Amino acid sequence: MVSANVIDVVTQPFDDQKPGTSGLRKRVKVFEEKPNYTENFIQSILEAAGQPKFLVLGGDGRYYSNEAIAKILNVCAANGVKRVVVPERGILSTPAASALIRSLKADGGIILTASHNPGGPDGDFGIKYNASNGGPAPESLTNQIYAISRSLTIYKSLFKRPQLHLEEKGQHELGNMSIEVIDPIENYLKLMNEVFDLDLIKERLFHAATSNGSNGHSTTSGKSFMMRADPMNGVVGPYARRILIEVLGAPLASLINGEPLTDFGGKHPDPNLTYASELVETMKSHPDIDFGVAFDGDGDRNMILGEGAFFVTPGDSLAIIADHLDKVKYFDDKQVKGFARSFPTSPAVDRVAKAKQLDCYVTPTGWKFFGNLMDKGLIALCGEESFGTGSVHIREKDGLWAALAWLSIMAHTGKTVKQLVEEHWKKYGRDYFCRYDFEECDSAKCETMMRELEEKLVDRSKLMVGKKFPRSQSESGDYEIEETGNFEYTDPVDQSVTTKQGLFVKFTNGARIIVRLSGTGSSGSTVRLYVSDYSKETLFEDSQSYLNDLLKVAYELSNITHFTGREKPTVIT
Ligand code: VG1
Ligand code: CO
Repeated sequence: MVSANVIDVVTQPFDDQKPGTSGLRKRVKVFEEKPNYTENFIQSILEAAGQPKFLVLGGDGRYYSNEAIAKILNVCAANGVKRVVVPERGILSTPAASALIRSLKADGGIILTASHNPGGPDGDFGIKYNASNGGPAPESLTNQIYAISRSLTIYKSLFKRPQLHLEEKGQHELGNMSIEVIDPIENYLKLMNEVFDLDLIKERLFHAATSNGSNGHSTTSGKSFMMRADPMNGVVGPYARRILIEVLGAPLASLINGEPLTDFGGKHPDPNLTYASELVETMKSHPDIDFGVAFDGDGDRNMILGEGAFFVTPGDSLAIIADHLDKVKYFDDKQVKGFARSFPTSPAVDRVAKAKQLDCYVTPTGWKFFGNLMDKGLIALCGEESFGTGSVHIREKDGLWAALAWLSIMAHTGKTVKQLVEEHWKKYGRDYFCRYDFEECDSAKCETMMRELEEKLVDRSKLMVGKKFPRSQSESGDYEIEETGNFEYTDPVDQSVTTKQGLFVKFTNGARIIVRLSGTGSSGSTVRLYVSDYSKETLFEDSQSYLNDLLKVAYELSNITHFTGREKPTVIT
């Protein structure tokens, strides 16, 4: 029955509410200044999702979150949602949101984040919808949300709206909807306790720190274990304080930038070597710190560093966790059938899968493509080169989980990060990888670049095969093109097809170049150029110099300097 308190508000449709790689992301100003921009998108989500009754709502706490939460609760209540669970202060990490949707058996969740994009009045804001499996809405659903948003003329609203105070735990009513404000960390900590042997990590790594240095076993160096975790003023701070400091007993100094701030303290909360420079510099100047980890704004990304800021590429991190999955308690009683990685991610994990006679799936960029594989039990672990690692314990990538996985591996083996990585290379060979990001370039020129490259690599692909490019590391001769194309994916579970997911060049020696446009930016276009090459013998070269010749080929084929007007990328990882 329609409540007398519900009204129809006449609105104008927007044509720019197409969810990207991970939800709708725009400048804060767009949400603030365009009337009904948030309400329209929420109405579109609720209609596309079949009017869910029970939702989780929260986000990374960035600027505009409180206003958005008030608007969203109103539209939800008016649309007949019966129950919404909201974390205190609205702050919920993306992985914790996924965990909460799953453990409460909610119909879905609305997550307010623009992830690693800067926040504040001049930064970005974002909204994404996760389904009842806890994972990002699949393409079929995001396409439907977009279609509805383009013709929406009415959204539902409550006529009378009381002021709500959601800072503390408790129960509220809004129209016929109940709102429960909960402690966001409890549920996540409970899950981490099921996934890892936290006592063992505490005992082996942090015991020394809590018992004044006596009897502390740690890495092979024998000294007490030291760590720096850097949430970059994003959402992970309170989770890290609870789990790393209070539960594991790491010293207080192990946590830096641990306070969630609406503008991330002016930082760019993206855990890579460029933006997480504070952690990198700290690790360089304190080589006695064994382990460093940085997280992004919404807590789903991680960057792992070893002693002296030794950088673990996300592709290697995924492969090493895969190789040591027996050190993650969660898998003790589960059958592991396979792993997955996104297409641009280095094939390091494929080699582990092969050695263990497991399947390895290669998906388009974006976590939503792992959902079906996880739901069907086809994969246990997956990851992306963009600092995303996660497992089947939830349906999002999980930064803190990755840190705990590394701590668990170190606790079990007594080895340092560097030892683990180097041993991995010796066993499997090394996948050299790097990504060049050309951020916020002229969109029209980037489109032209992609079109011309597509003509070259798809329409004229036959002419490309066999072309050779010189290589100074003559270990395996020149680079010779074996295949070119645009990556296309058929989901093995529902057979849905996703096309144009990255222009690629594959070489006969296994090297690769991939070029694609980002789907998470909020202004202009960001070009991502990924190169990787493999060696069984040359294990300890600097990756930039090892990949130098391949990068030259990538520049030549794409004409990127001409189209972006830039010689050098904004970020190298
Ligand atoms: C980027 C990454 C992709 C990741 C996505 C969302 O997308 O490349 O791997 O899944 O961000 O991550 P794009 O389209 O800009 O390349 V997050 O931490 O923003 O939820
Ligand atoms: Co993120």
